[in-house]
Amino acid sequence: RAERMRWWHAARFGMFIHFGVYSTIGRHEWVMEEEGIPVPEYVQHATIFHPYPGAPRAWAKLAKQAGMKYMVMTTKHHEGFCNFDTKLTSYCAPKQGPGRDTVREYVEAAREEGMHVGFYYSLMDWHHPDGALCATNEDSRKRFVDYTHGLIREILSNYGKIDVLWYDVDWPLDAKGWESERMNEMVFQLQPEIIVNNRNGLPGDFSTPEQHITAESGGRAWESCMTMNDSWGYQAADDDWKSSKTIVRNLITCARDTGNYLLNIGPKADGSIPEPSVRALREVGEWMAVNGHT
Ligand code: FUL
Repeated sequence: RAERMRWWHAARFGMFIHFGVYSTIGRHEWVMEEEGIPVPEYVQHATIFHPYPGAPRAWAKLAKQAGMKYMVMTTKHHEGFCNFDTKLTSYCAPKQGPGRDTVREYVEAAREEGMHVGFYYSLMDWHHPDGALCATNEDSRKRFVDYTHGLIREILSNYGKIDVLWYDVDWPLDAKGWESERMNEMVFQLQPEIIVNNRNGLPGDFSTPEQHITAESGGRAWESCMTMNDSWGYQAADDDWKSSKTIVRNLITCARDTGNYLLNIGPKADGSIPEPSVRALREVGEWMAVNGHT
């Protein structure tokens, strides 16, 4: 484990990217659930999801400029939309609005800028019919576990070496229900050097304090993930932006306590990054150029 995690500890600073159909709506990545939008209505938004070709290049360039060393992009958030090509559902980027595999674009862009590549994957799924039923119906659970393991197999098979798998929200099952031991075994079989987090019901390699900085004891690895305003997905009305000074201070606190800082951008549906985050990250980059160690 120590060997596998060496680059990650040295990296300290990464970019989180929340990008999905919710980006077209611009009212938080939980909008489907929070506003009770029914599936047939929600999926319409996928048809107008048109990131400009190569948008992830700008994300990766900005990450590098800011002094970040790795990136973690949402391959599938709670809404269930797959940003990658898959044989298991047609609710995916190549077959809907974008018309191409945006995860592939991201992976290529990240590598071009020398970033380590991470995938966020939400176990919770509001689109798949078994996503909620799996809690109470065994046939449905089996189907949904097959689907989930199948999607994870695809993302870890089709894009070369992947450095981080960032699971999220294990509702409504638990480690036993998700068959998480078997899930992680598959993950390490496909990607022997990957690092996994603790959000599939198992401890994994690192803890994930969210929106706060809380060090782990006993040498356990941790990464604090944080938004730059108050939402992960693009939210037009949210202008509660952190200053570059606050971001630098947070990064120092994480580094001091031997943790990592995973700072989020929520690009607009066309893939462009909201101007206040660009500005703040450039300023962070100026500080890093003088004070960061590479
Ligand atoms: C949370 C999710 O519910 C949020 O939407 C976001 O992805 C965050 C990083 O994790 O638990």
